[in-house]
Amino acid sequence: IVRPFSEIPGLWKNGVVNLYNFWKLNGFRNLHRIMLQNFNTFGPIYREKIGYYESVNIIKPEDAAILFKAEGRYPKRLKVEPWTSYRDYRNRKYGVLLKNGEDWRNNRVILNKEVISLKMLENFVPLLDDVGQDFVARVHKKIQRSGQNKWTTDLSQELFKYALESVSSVLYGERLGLMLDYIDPEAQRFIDCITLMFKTTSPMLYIPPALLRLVGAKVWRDHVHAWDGIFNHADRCIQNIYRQLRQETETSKEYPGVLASLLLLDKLSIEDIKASVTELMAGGVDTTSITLLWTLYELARHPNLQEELRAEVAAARTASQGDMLDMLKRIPLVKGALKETLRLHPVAVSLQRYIAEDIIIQNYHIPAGTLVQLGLYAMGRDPKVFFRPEQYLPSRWLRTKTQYFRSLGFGFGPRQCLGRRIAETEMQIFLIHMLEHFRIEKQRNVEVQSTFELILLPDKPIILTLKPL
Ligand code: HEM
Ligand code: 2DC
Repeated sequence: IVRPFSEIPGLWKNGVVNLYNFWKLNGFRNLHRIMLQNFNTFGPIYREKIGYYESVNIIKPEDAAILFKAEGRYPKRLKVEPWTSYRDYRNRKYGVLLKNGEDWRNNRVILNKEVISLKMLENFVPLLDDVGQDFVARVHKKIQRSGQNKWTTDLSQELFKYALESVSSVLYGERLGLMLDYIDPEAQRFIDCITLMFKTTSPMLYIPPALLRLVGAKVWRDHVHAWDGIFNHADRCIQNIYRQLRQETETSKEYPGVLASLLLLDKLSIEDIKASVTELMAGGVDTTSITLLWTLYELARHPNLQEELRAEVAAARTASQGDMLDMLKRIPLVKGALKETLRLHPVAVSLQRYIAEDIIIQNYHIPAGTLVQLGLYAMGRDPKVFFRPEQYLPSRWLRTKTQYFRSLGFGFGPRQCLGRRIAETEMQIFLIHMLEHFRIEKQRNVEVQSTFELILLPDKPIILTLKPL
């Protein structure tokens, strides 16, 4: 017998009281741990209301399968209101990230072909490989300058630059030059603005930004300042390509990048293209760089595993005779490592959908229109879902049984991460080059955990040592 919606366990009666308790628990930074704790208290399904925002939370892969089957033709996730508020405030168009319904679908179908289709990999790989090689050269230079035959540092700023250079080279078909010693201060400002944008989003998730704007709150002002910086820089990059394109008389055979391809295709309005390319540029920095930082951290903690991966990469290099596109098909363990990183250190604490039809989960009826969240962070650490979840074991992903609705770091279905192909390729190429050139070590045993700043970030600097092989 199916139990009614009202019987789902959890705290959903008094949203204001719950918001207060959430705030007392420093929930704005601990969202992932609070979710994990709620699953421990209430079991594999719970209902929750924080402030004005209500959801049902689930943790099991089988239930994720039911959720995604009910997402409908226009999958919709939780609206990040600070982001839409900014665009409304500044009269800017939503890109694919923030659009919904038919408008989202029309844009997404066209963007898919240029951004996430496997066919594009042959265009992306040479560009990304170049950036990877330049990163290696840069590290070698830093090692030389140190005079100690090693380089010990917090790599996050370097990785931000690597990620921005990578995503820009794919979007614009040309290099920004961020692997050089003197970089465009505009680019550095762009990077800082993205970090600030994420940081100022989380405190506003549960309080209507319109209200914060009304009272002139500092978070709102900082948030606006951050997005202004992001849009200004992206506009400059886009204008630059647009101008070049109009000056060129004949089109060359060379791949011109995502933006120029979209402009030449002429199927989306220029305003739509600008909005989505800006989102791609902003979405492509902190996500991949933090995932790479966590991966290097795990490899430093597991030297034997690091050697195993290095051997796989060396064998792949030989077998593919250096053809990078081919090489990427021969590194299952490296790919497993990235999945393992996203299991333990996901970028997104949850995946969410407003379900399009009624469903039954854990024998509870859930009506259409409900916001259902899959606790991605909690699932990755659940011993009922993953054998010995605390262990970093890339090889677990070599078994197909492990895969069923468990590898969800990029989301699922037609609304999954649009940058997924770029992100995966960029990260795989990075690891290939790093493993081929450096040994990765870490200092003492400092336990690094996650903190929630809209995306999950390391709660303290990760200091690593790179030594030439
Ligand atoms: C959406 C994760 C890198 C652009 C998403 C979503 C997740 C995610 C979980 C929501 C998917 C869903 O609701 O099913 C990640 C992770 C990354 C990464 C883990 C890297 C490790 C990137 C990069 C870009 C990007 C590099 C841009 C080049 C986007 C966009 C969306 C999105 C535009 C919205 C798509 C839509 O609404 O149609 N990402 N992402 N992401 N991501 Fe990523
Ligand atoms: C944050 O409760 C926690 O990929 C909220 O590249 C629910 C929620 C909704 C949407 C998620 C967000 C969380 C985390 C960051 C995500 C975002 C959708 C896309 C975004 C996962 C889980 C991200 C980082 C994009 C960002 C692109 C942007 C900078 C233009």
